[in-house]
Amino acid sequence: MKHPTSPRVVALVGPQGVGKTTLLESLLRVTGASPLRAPQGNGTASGRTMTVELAAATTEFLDERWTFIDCPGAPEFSQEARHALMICDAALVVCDAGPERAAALAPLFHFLDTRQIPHLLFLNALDESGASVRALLESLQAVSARPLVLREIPLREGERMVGVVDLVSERAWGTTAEHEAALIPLPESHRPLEEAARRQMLERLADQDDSLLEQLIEDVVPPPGVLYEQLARALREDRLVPVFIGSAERGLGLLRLLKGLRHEVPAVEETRTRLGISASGGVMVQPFKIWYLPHVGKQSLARIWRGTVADGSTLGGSRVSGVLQPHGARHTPISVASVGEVAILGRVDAAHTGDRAELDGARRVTDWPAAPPPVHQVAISAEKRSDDVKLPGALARLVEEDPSLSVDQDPDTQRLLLGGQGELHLREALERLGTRMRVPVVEHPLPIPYRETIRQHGSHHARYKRQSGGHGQFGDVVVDVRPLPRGQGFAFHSAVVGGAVPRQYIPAVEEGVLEGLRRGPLGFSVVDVAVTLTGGTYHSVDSSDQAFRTAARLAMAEALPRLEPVLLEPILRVEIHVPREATARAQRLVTGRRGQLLSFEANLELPGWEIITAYLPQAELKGFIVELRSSSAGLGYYVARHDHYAELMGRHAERVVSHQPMAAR
Ligand SMILES: Nc1nc2c(ncn2[C@@H]2O[C@H](COP(=O)(O)OP(=O)(O)O)[C@@H](O)[C@H]2O)c(=O)[nH]1
Ligand SMILES: [Mg+2]
Repeated sequence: MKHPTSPRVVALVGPQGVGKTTLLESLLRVTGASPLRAPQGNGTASGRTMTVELAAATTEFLDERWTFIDCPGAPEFSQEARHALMICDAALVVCDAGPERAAALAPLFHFLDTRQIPHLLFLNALDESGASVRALLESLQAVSARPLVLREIPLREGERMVGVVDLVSERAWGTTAEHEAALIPLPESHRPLEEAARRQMLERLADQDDSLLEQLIEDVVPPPGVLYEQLARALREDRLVPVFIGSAERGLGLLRLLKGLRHEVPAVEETRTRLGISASGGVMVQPFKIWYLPHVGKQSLARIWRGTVADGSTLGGSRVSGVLQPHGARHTPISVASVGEVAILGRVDAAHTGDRAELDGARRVTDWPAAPPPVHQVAISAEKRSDDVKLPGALARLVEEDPSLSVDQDPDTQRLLLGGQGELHLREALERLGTRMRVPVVEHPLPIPYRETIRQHGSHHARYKRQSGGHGQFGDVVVDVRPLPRGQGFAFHSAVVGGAVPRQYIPAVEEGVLEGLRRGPLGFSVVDVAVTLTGGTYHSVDSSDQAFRTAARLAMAEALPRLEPVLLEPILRVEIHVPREATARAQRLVTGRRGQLLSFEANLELPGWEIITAYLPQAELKGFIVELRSSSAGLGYYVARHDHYAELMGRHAERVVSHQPMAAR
């Protein structure tokens, strides 16, 4: 078969801590490329080793080029990984035998399966776990819609893994003194295991291939060449998931893995067809990650689907200023990036994550995955007053870099709210705001949109009268104020008869009433009240809109404190998604935070996961995601929306009212 010359792109994805970053470094080492990190492994300045951003690196294996993209595994940063999956030729799902891996993989497999992205599985760290590959595979199969087909079994000496046995060629690979991976004789002790595993692989394959099934029934086994070909086709058509095994750290199974990738991962031409991108036409690139760097400006990490891009090319209406080949955080300038490659394009202002940019514009890709709604928010303002005007622009760039962040403005306080996927996610974002965007910010308590209402009904008379020189001010109203059912908001009527308040002043009375409701006796805006103007008097010279507005406002200010004001707190309807093992803990979290459980049911999209629906006071959402994650192996998340307001009394209410700033009371 003819091997493609343009690089193939493989995204390394999987739960956090399974060895993706280690695997990338090992693949680079095995193929003779320079490492991404210093050998001492001195992480970043903050000392973290957790991957929070995509890192791409290109290498060569047997004269073919490969670009591997290391993706973050933590759910907080999963949108990054989804973006890389959208442009790769295949995903390499990495997993180990750690606890709760199946639950962690369920959302990822669901994404790959529904989007039909070809993917392979690498079971890592088998060197020390001594885990049963079969048991591990069984637990993972429960969360994959495609059959997981084991292609290798471990070669073990006692508990120790010393190599792998390829089930197609029936050959064993192990380490020798001279070679990291060398063909070694298959020990007789492994024969029965090998034969059983091979049989299982063939049966899985025959499930999808009638001619193979017939051959198996007749005890004919096709030659390895034919089997490799069938396995490759099945992966490209996303009908099954080949499973490779080994150890990233000890370099076990990596050569076999690379050979598997070489033979089976689709080339860019096939990926274009899968994604519905026509082979003909001008240059087309698709950015999947954007950065803004001080002094450098906007940089887009993009896959080139058609044509070539050089320094100075025009794309999406902007001029490309600089083309770089990424290698982790070190980038090398190149003269031109060609079809299939992943490159960093400088200063393409029109670039937008996910859009397919062409010479004269960009086309929005409609199935680009939407970012999950935020589960954590902070209220912020610029540290320096003089930066106030820069903050909205800086936040817009931050969201452009990472669409799983979001910016809102609190309608009550006008404060800017930055939302994200977790505490760490937001901490990273705020740090970038200060360093990369050069707008340091300070945090404020998250505003909660409390409201208040009344529980009594009453009538009130108020008069506004001023006599100062020339002509004075005179307004006089009688209002009837009564509570409305929850959620009804506000109603105003006039029941004035005989022109006691002339018709032209009635709109001013309504305005004055609304002004009086803006801040009630407890310090919050007053809702769910009906106000009826029942009478009043006027003065033919001194009455005015202004005077009636003031009289109405006074009437409300005087009436409301006597009508048993009560605090209303916002209640959210939350849908909490957790692996089944964490359901009971998540329910306790809800009830411990004054929440009310409504239902729970199996999650039909994520096998082994459940959905809890509950009412939760918005005030209790603070830190909720942190506790939810810590009680669900880091996996839980929720979707919340405002549902209703509920009366709040007792010490909770007292605390809210006493924490109001003095000016507000
Ligand atoms: N024993 C063993 N440990 C490994 C292996 N691969 C990775 N690790 C360790 O697992 C931890 C997490 O690895 P890392 O590559 O950062 O995981 P990532 O979060 O998936 O990128 C590190 O301490 C690695 O040294 C392996 O093959 N065997
Ligand atoms: Mg990593």
